[in-house]
Amino acid sequence: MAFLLCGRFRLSLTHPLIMGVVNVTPDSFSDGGNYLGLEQALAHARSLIAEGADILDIGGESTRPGASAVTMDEERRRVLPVLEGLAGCGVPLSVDTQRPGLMREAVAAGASMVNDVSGFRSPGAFESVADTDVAICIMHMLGEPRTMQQAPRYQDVVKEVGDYLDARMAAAEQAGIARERIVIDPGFGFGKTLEHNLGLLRELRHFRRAGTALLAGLSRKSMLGAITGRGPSERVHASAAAALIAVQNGAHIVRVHDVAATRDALAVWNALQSQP
Ligand code: 9MG
Repeated sequence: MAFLLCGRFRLSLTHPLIMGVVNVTPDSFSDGGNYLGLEQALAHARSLIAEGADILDIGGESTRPGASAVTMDEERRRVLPVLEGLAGCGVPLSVDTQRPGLMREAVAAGASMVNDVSGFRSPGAFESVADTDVAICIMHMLGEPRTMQQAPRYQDVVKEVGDYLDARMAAAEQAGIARERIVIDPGFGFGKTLEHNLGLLRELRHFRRAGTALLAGLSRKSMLGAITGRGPSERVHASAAAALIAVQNGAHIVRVHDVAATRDALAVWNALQSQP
């Protein structure tokens, strides 16, 4: 049976998993990082678990197009107290970071997964988690968040993203990270036009690899704004539809802001799977 090793958790991949997003950035919670911001982040995280999140992804640095970097100290100050505050919450905690130093600290603080949108390209990134049992999510991004949406170009987006993920997976295995700990992700919206994103979603099954989990993050992204003409907070229905299509096309894990809506959409999908 297919599963993902994720720290002390062993997640079955026979049903789609919902990863709930907890952004600990000043635009997400007032006074992000201080006591009030921390309490709000913890309350939000707990509400996502109550709604049905199977994993929480906690990030302290925005990866939106055009976003600028925060210092390591600031990122640490935002993320570590949330991980510590959620210890024993019952679901695996993922840390969304590109910094090897913070990866190590986050795992020590209780993270069971590391989600790196830069595909663990920073020197020492794979090594910082290799001798642990945490899962890693390797995502494809063309360029870096500040500039990635400036005219991204591919000859064949599906082939190039697939080749990149295969190469990064091989590098992870070379560093001693077993396949059962690896999640791969084509990185919707990270250096991709609407046409690229639609091509990836249509061909998502192409990214399934034996022994690894496939994650798709489409929630509230600008591609859904381009399709519906709606702002980020009004993209709940489009996000649930996108998550459903991703699962239908082979995703094991969907990364979402709106857990309750996604849970209901996937309940319909799950009901069909259990039909004789
Ligand atoms: C942090 N983050 C924002 N969008 C994401 C996506 O699509 N995938 C992953 N793995 N992380 C994301």
